[in-house]
Amino acid sequence: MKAGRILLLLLCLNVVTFGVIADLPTCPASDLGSGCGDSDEWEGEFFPGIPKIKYEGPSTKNPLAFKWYNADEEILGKKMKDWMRFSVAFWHTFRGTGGDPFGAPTKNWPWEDGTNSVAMAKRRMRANFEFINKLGVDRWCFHDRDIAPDGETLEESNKNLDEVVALAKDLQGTKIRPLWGTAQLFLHPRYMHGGATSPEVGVYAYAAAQVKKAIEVTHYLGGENYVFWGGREGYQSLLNTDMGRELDHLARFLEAAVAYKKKIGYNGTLLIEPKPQEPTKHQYDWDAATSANFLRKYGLIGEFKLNIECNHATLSGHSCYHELETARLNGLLGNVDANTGDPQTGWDTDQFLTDIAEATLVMHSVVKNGGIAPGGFNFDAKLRRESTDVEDLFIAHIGGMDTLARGLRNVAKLVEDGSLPDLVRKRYKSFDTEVGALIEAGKADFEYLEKKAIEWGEPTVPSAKQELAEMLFQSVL
Ligand SMILES: [Mn+2]
Repeated sequence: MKAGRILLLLLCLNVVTFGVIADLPTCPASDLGSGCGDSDEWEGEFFPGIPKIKYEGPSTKNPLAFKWYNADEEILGKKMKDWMRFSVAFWHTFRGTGGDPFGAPTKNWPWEDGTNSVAMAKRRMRANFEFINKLGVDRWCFHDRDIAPDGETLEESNKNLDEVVALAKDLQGTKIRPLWGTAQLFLHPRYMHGGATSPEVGVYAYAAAQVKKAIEVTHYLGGENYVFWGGREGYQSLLNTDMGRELDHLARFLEAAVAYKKKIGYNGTLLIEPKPQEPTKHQYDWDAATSANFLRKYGLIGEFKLNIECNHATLSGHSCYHELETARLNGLLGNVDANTGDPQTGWDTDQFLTDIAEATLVMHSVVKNGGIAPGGFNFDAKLRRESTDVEDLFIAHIGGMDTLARGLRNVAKLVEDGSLPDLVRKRYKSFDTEVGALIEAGKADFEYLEKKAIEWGEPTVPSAKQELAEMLFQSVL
């Protein structure tokens, strides 16, 4: 580490010590060569003392080991790693600062020099791949502007991105690939009214150019999916918004993305990530059903799938299981952004999943879907502001992976035991009859059904057995 960098770090520590609410000092990307963030060199490991994480089984007391996730173990006919397809989210793990609307950043990762330079972006990318390799996953996710700094112009931003992407391609080697890439269309002030749904045509064009480039680099890196998260594609007030026109624009934008993807021979799956609100009051891709209806209305249903995020599900008033099932039943279950919210908090807290019952339901949906490839489980989750040790990054991911692995093991018990699926089947057994078959085939008209109702008289209505269903579910946790 250079002396100047040490001084800079000391300065940062002072800022924090004296409680001044200030961001880390940054250097503009164009300010290279002034001694500010001019080298991506780093001596030795980024995570010294942290070994490659191994499976040690449920009885281990080692926090840096898997207790339930055993990558090559077969469960329900597939290796655990093939069911899970875990991914590290670059933005939370390497750009998360711990800052919140009330307080300054709390994370002082040793490799950060306080700049937003291309050199710093490259050093951070090296840290990312050491992290991924030590954690033992094969996938990562990124936004364009998280991995490389914005330039003064679009051309300069693209140049910065190309430089960092070339390094990422090299560091990926033959095994690691992006689970998905995306364009960040929400941070820069130009996107304050949205990207594809901005009332300003120049912003629509800029957003299109940014997505074009992001699709290109995702393709170049071998990314299996490309995500659209419309954080600002919505409205704050309907009084100043032409909702019909904005929805039409969003559809035209997505059509253009499909056309471009095909033009460059990119075969990755395009994914919409529903979220009801935050940052806008109302987002157009509110939940899975709303997104499915939008795709159907505009003839895009065959071109997109959904990336279901558990915390977004609960913000929209649903459970994650409901959203996964809605996506699955529409043939749209493409990916899971694996996180969870806080039951007492009304916003997107992006926490690592730790609830075994929730993880079991999530995995139940994925197993019923026959797996999720080419999608996977992306940890769109961040450390709490107060967790500030480098090893916390590992502990959080290990915990999330073990929780989902435990969920998968529980689903195997549910399937093998068969009592819960049997309970559900029995509830509908009256439809496994000649009349039921006619109804399900769409061949029972109202006159025919009236005849049956008179013939049968008052129906006998059996118990739903909900408490028994809950007891059977609990028995596998
Ligand atoms: Mn997400």
